[in-house]
Amino acid sequence: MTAVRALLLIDIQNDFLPGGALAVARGDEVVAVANRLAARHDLFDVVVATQDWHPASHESFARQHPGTSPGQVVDLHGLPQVLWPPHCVQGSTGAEFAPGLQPNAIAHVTRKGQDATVDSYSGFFDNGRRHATDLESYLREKGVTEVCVMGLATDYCVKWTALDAVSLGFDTSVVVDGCRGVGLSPDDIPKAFDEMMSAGVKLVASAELLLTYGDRPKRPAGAAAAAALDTEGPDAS
Ligand code: VGL
Ligand code: ZN
Repeated sequence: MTAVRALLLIDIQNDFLPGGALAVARGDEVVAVANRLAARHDLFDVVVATQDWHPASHESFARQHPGTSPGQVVDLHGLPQVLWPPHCVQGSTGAEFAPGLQPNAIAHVTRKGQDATVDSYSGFFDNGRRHATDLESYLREKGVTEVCVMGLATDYCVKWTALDAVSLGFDTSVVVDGCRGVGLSPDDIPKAFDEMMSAGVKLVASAELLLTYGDRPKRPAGAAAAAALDTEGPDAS
């Protein structure tokens, strides 16, 4: 059986870039990595992007809880919730993809975080795992067996997406140099990588991926490949 591989680009949105509402240090540096990988159709059968997409009154926003400030942890309907500045509000400039991110290669966008009462770090499920997004069904429909995860932020949405991907049975890698983290506590980012590794997520560098994954047997893809195989049949002279 041949692997079908997806690249998952997590929350590469204006609000997570320097100058954004929830700026991730050097978050802009992942854009070039994303573009380089997404352009490699020989490596990735499908490219999916996730988009944090909150209503203006989302309850992960500190302003919804008078007397609190961003970074504080509260109980939100039974789940621990880090409070954030308002970010990625539906339809806002901050919620748009980074301007440098090449949209051409992106086959599908999964939006998450629309339910005001629960946060949704993972691209697959909300934090209470009560509702699924369309991501798993989209990947299954495409026959995806392997996912490579990268984007923002390492210690939140990248981590939870990768952990859910493993738990759903996808062969899961995280592209380390394609991620940047929030790091509310100094060791949150290394701890996130540790947690992912312990759960069975492979850590890869984009350069390593570009080289080693390039050796995988090519899958017949599209009419041109089918035609090429036909001419190699027993009757070909
Ligand atoms: C994220 C905090 C709040 C992320 C989203 O994309 O990692 N972090 N919303
Ligand atoms: Zn968010």
